[in-house]
Amino acid sequence: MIIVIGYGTFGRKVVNNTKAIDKISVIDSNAVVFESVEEAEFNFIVGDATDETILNKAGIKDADTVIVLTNERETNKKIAKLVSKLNPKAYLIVRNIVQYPDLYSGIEVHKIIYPVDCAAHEILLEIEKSKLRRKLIDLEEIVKDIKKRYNSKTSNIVPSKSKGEKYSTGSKDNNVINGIDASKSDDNKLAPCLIIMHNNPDPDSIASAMALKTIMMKWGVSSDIAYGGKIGFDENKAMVNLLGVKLTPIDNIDISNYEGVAVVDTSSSKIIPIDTTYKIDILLDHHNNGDLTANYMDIRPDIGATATILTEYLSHLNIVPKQKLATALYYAICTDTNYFKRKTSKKDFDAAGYLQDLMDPKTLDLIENPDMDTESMEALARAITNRNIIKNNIALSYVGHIKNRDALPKAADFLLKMEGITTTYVFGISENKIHISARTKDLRIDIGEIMRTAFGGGGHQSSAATSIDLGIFESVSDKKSLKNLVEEAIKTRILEAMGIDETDSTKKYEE
Ligand SMILES: [Mn+2]
Repeated sequence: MIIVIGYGTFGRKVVNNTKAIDKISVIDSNAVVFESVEEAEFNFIVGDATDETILNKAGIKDADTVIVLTNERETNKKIAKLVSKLNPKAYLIVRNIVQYPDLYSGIEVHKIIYPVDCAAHEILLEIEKSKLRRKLIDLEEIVKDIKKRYNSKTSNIVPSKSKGEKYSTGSKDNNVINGIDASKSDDNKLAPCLIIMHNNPDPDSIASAMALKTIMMKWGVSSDIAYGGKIGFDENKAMVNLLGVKLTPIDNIDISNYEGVAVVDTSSSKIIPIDTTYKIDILLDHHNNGDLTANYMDIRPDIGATATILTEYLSHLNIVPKQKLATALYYAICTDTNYFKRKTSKKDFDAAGYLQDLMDPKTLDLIENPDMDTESMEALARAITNRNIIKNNIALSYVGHIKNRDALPKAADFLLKMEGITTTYVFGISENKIHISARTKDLRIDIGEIMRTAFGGGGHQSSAATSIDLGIFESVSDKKSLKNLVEEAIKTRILEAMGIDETDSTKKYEE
């Protein structure tokens, strides 16, 4: 049961909002305020709430919540004191103004409401919304402008059949994505806009590209999604396959066919597959080390994933993402925040919470636990047998020639599960390069820094990867000699960077 004391403008609002939740008793000393209230609406008592008998009449002993809202602050204080004495178990909410922060000191109140502050806070939230609204108006204008440029260009050209086919490599199969039929919203078969992800796209860039494509489609503008490098990791491949998203390698695309370019999840020219002479129209990212600029930029380093920004866009535009898109965005936020263990903002949690109702947990499970290919499995086996344990807790392992480099981080992760092992280095040869993946769970070690010192690579405190040219080793044809040479060279550099004397090493397994 709730007791509300004070039935002025504020009290009336509170009663109207809460009477559906619980039984309410209202006290006010002025009978006039209850004139228009029907008997059945709620129980009301005319009287002075600083009087114990009035509070008892309202059933103070049974109240779960007491809300004190008169506009007399000294009266509120007296009532609060009395209520906390009569029913210390009740949750006591009181009204105050900022000028009197100590008004209730010595009384056990649970929440002090400052009505003016509440309103000011509401306005702040609205300002944020208005900023987003303005941003999205700008984005829509830019997207529609791309389409206009595109239309005026294509209306002058009757596309030859071969040219049409060239265009369609990126867009024809792509008409249906996430249940939205692009051909319906866009009578032009050729996509005006190209969305570019960063090289070796990760789930965040894939999901963000999918969402941006969906938004553009709502505005009647179709787009193709392109990437450089390759789609690595089994999870990313599974994501692309299971969600049926069409991504085109940049090499199969003629950028000059597109009137507009959007870049998602990076703002660095170093990791996009086009050179900086191309004008970028739209740039959406959450990293702060970028050098790219664009007509429209939304770069928010305080946010954990670009997918969060896109989810905010979708929600503001009243586009409810279909299950596949929601699953992609959810997975993107999970992976970019390392399942909320890395830097995660309130907005990331909000977006994930919103998407959780819309995504498909079964699909997500399949993405997260893809079957391991035979090659990775074999590389894993070699990583275990070839392991070289140093100082009882560092594992170095050479896995030889590999086709798929993704086997290395998997093996490095796996070796870390061995009893007593806290740091792992797994390396192998692919395309005339030695690739190295490193992991540590030792907080005193910065593995990224060690890799930088040893090979000029990079990474984070707990995980890093790099590759170096095979160089003179390229001419070594005998596998056994190559193994010994590479192993020795890599080991020496790593131990040097870690400041470990090589005589400490003990080789446990010899092939
Ligand atoms: Mn990202």
